[in-house]
Amino acid sequence: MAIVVIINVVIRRRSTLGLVLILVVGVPVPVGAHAALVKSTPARGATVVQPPQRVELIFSERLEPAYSTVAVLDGTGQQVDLRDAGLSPADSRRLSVSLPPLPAGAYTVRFRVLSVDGHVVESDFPFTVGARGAAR
Ligand SMILES: [Cu+2]
Repeated sequence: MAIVVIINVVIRRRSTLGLVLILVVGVPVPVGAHAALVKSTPARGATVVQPPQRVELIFSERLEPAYSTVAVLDGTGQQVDLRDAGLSPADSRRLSVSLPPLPAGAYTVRFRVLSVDGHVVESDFPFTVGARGAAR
């Protein structure tokens, strides 16, 4: 919010894009204010033998429900989740989506969330469903 105010002031006074860019880069952003991914099920990079029924992400901050979503993609980039991504009614730091029975393979969890402080965080991580019996 402070950054936006500073930029508006600079634009009104000078209209100098370069100065604005320097200010944006130079203004310290409070670390930890964004919604960082704290924990997930499955975990980042995990190989699970039992296909998960859902993917759940837990963030450090509350999320805006209308602008926070998660998808699960298979190895070809096809979305395989049940397209019911949403925040937990009990805890708006928890975002989850349901899955059909997944075959063995590599998957990517891709999320884009807006924390209540107004910052968008976008990232992805992999997990693998191992072939039944192969990991034993
Ligand atoms: Cu933030």
